[in-house]
Amino acid sequence: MAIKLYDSAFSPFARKVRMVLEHKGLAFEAVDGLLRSNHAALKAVNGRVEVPVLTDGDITVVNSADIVAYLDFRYPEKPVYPADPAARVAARAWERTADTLVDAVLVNLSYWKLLDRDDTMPAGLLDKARADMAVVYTALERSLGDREFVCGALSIADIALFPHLTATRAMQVEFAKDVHPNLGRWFAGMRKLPICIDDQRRARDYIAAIKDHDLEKKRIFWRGDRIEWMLAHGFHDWFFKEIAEGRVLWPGPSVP
Ligand SMILES: N[C@@H](CCC(=O)N[C@@H](CS)C(=O)NCC(=O)O)C(=O)O
Repeated sequence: MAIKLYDSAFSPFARKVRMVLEHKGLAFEAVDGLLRSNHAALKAVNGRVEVPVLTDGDITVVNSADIVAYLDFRYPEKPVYPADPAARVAARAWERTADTLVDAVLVNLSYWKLLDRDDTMPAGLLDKARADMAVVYTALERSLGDREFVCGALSIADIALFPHLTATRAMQVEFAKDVHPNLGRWFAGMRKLPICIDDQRRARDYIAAIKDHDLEKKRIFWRGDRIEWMLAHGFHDWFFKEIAEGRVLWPGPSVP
């Protein structure tokens, strides 16, 4: 039973799954699913044509939170979901916040940093992003208190948040260590974990060579939470212009 991960060092969701695999010490083969040359292979396992996808023998799992839940159930050594019911609910809630809100804020900022675009960021977008990240930082500071990890022991909360938080400086929405000292201490500690050191190296190397990767850099792949964030913050004119001018890609239908 060999595990295969359709991955991308560019995707916080794939990074989360890869860190869980490494935390559990599971052997796996990684394939860069976002290379245009691998799109057909990715589409064959996930109709949405999104990474991550995990295959384990003849089992296929899509969607990062489902993949992590599968891994914790199938390979229970070194769990990432806490056994304590309250901590488990909190860890899952932080994973969901990372996947839905934090991802939307950071990815929606990243288009003007990483893609080939002729326009500049819509006025006000960076301020709205900073305001939402401040809400996240305040809640994280409170959740952490003086603990080492967000839910006590290392859990999916830390692993889901980490890849996103590594991008906050480049996206100009970084937290201030003097305002959020617990968060500063947590982030410094996370960066020293072997799974995080390996993750940062892969992400850094990938971004440094981004021009060489055969990726889609003109059209943006849109889905639910990222669209919601744009519309909820008043950037519908910009978004509809993107559609009208053909700079969008949509997920395909996905059925089990
Ligand atoms: N809900 C999905 C979201 C995955 C997702 O958004 N994947 C993005 C990369 S971050 C993707 O594969 N996009 C397709 C593309 O960019 O072509 C999950 O949790 O796995």
